[in-house]
This record gives sequence, C-alpha cells and structure tokens, in this order.
Amino acid sequence: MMRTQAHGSAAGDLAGTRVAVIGLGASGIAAARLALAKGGDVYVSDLRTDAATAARGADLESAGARVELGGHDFEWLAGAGLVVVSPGIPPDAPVLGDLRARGVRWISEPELAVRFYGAPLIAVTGTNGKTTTTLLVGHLLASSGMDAAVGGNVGGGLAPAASDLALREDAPDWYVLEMSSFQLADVDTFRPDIGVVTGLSPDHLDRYPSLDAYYADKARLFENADEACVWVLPFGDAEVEALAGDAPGRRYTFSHDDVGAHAFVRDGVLTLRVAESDEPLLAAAHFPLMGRHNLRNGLTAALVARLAGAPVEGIREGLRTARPLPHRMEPVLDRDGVLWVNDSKATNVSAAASALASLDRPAVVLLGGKDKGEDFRPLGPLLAEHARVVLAFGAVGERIADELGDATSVERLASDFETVVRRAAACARRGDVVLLSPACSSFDMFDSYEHRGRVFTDLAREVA
Ligand code: UMA
Repeated sequence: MMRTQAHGSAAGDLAGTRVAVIGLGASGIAAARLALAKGGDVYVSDLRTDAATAARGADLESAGARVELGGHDFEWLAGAGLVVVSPGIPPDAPVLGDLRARGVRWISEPELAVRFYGAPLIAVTGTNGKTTTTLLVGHLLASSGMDAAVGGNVGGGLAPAASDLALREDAPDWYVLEMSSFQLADVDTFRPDIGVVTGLSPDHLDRYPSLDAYYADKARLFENADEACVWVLPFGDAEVEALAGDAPGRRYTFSHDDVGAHAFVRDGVLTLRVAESDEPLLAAAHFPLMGRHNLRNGLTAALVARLAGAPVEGIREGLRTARPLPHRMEPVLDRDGVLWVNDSKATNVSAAASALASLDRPAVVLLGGKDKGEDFRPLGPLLAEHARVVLAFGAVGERIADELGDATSVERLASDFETVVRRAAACARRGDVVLLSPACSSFDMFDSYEHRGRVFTDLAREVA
C-alpha cells in the first residue's frame, strides 16, 4: 500500500505579506486566522453588516486583523501580496470583476491551507456523496488507528474548514478534505496525494453558465497531477474519465456492480481487489447507511483508506460502525409502520434520483424548493416506480407538477411547509416511507438545507 511524501512545502510563513481575505464566513475566518498565525498583515472584508458578521469581525480584529464591513477596499485589495476569496462569492461579483480588471490574482481558502500542511492529502470532490465519503474516509482511518484531520467544504458543523486543520500543533497522518467546485476554481499549487471523484451530474446551474463550466472547475483537481498521485474514480464513467484526461498517476476504480473495479459488491459483500487476493469487508446488509448510493460511498471510502495504508481489519470495523449523517438519508422516525427519512441534503435532481432508486418500499415523496433551473423529468420513471404520491411544494412546485404530472401522481401544494408535512402524514400508509429528498435548494422557505431538514424532522415527530 502506498505512503507518499509529506505534502506541501515547509510552512513558508507570511511575515511581511499583506493578505486580503474576501468574505467573513467560515472560510474567511479560517483563512484569516491561519494568515495571522503565519505572521501576515491581514485585512478581511465582507459586504454584510449584520450583528453576527460584526461579532465575527470583532473577534478577528482582536486577533490582529483589519476588518471592514459593508464593502471592500479596492485599493488595499489591489496592493495585497495574497488575496483569498470565499467560495460563496460568485465569479461575477463586482469585487472579483474589479480585481480581474486590475490584473490581481486570487486563491481559494483550501489553496492557502494546503501550503501549510505537513502530511499527505486526500481530496474528495464530485457532485454528490462528497461529504459522506470524506467523513467515512476519516472514520475508516481513525478506526485503523491512524490520525486523520478531516474538513474542507463539509460544513454543517460536522468538520472544520481546511485552514483550521493547518493550525494543528502536530501534523496528522493524513489530511482529508472535501473540495467543492467553488473551492477548486481558485487553486494554484493544490495537489492531492489521493484524489477522489465520487461522480458527476448537473448542479449549480444557477451559478455556472453551463455544465461544462462546472465540470471545468472540478477538473482542476488534476491540475498539478504527477506520477506519484493516486486517483480513485467511478468505474467505466466516461464523464469522469474525460475530466481526468491524461493526468498522470495510478488509477483505481469503484463500482457497485462490476467486479472489474478495485472495490465492488460481490454476492452481497463489499469487497476490495488491491492486494494479491480479494479482501471481503462486510455484508452490504450490515452496512449501517441507507441506500445503494451510500454503499457506493462506503466502497469508495474503503478503497481510499486501503490505498492510504489502513489495514483490512480497521476498515471492516469502521464500515460496521459508520453512522448516518444528518440530512442524508437519515431515518428520523419510525412510527405506526411509517419510516420518515430526512434527505434534505439532496439539493439536485441526481441526488434525489439516488435516494428514490434506493427505496424498497412505497414512498410519499416531498419534492420542491428554490428553482435552480434543472430539468425534473429524469425523475419521472423512478417516481412512477417508487412513489405513491409526490407532494410538490415551494417556489418550483408548479414546474415540478408540470414536468412530472404525466409520469406520476403529483399534488401541488402552494402552502407552508407544515401543511406539506401534514399532507404527507395523511397520505402515508403502514409500510410506506415518507421521504424528503427535495431535488432543490432550500432558500425559498429556509435558511439552509440543514434548517429545512430540522423543520421536517420536528414536524414529522409532531404530526406522525
Ligand atoms: N460576500 C462578500 N462580497 C461579495 C459577495 C459575498 O463579502 O461580493 C460575503 C458574503 O456576505 C458572505 C461571504 O462573502 O459572508 C461568503 O461566505 P461563503 O458563502 O463562502 O460561506 P462560508 O461560510 O465561508 O462557507 C464556505 C462554504 N460555502 C459555500 O461554498 C457556499 C461551505 O460549504 C464550507 O463548509 C465552508 O466554506 C468551509 O470550507 C457549504 C456549502 O453549501 C457546506 N457548499 C456548497 C455545496 O456543498 O454544495 C458548495
């Protein structure tokens, strides 16, 4: 099994460097703290002026940063030696337009972070399954007695930002980062020792002009590839192969069905093929996460952990003890024969399709939210097969009803979310599952997908 050289350069420090950080969210705070710790002269700015942002700004100010709320000081930005941009800032934001016009380059927060990492890096990207896979890799490594520092795009309070990990006193055995396309967009030297693509499907079409533009950012995972890199990719996936192109390094694949891959399910058992003989890990029926897509995440994580040097026993133990993550096919209530499942993190059509495909009982499906411009019709056959009824809600409810009404039974509910959940309870029969896997983002009715998932869970307990 491989073990590579320590990642990154010796922590070249930032003493005497003017570092500008744009955005005062989780990324901005982490980047600013790291830059301060490395001796940088740090300026942080954010368009917001609300109390929470102001409180975060005050913390950074007391740590030594200059903080500006309500705007960005273009002159300071133009004179900075290093500019770090938060991932949520869209490429067409005026501040980035101004930097572009002045010929100023910028980097993303994980790009800053990895410059200070003192151990090899596993980076996980892809449209869906990133967080589950990232956290599972960390769990499998930990179950194998290895010290894994896990973070990145993960969010939701489940793991810290990439730069927070660079502040650890002792280097871990491995860093494990989830990387979004927004973060990969602005890398420069970023090079994973093990790079993972979970899979590709349309998403974020409200930010990107085309699918190609979205995939082009994901492709930057491979930008600094060399022969020592290891890539873990879905088996026989032409789109991912196109993304990887002719990037150097060794390639390993995972597949639910195909024993031609290096990780697969055979006779109901998750199995690895990377050593001299096959290594059976665990019966799929004993893997605690729901759904076929989660089995795939389990296979991916097991393969990555093995390639990172984890022994089979540790991986087995880790798979056995994995726990569902909040808002991802999370069973939240089982009452009167009806199972309520919170999959609020399914914010695109392909994630909802994975959830539906994994069902083995009839479902009342809650679909809807903010319109991201995706076509819902690909869900038609899956809904026809698995859904007793579809409740279409939120700003995009009308379009869902129009696009799916011919394929399945859709009820459009132009009402508040509580009414939608009450209607779900009324429709459900013993043996059903009520599934919130909305295929849309949440911002029409909620602050975030986590907020939507919590409200769903609370209402389920109340009305079931
Ligand atoms: N802003 C400006 N000027 C502008 C535009 C925006 O100052 O012109 C400010 C905003 O007011 C805001 C900040 O910039 O305060 C942007 O913050 P952010 O949206 O980048 O959010 P963070 O809190 O820094 O969180 C980010 C990731 N968020 C996004 O990519 C949208 C988090 O991923 C991640 O956990 C965190 O960094 C640490 O790495 C969340 C996410 O939803 C989970 N990711 C998306 C996904 O998974 O699909 C990509």
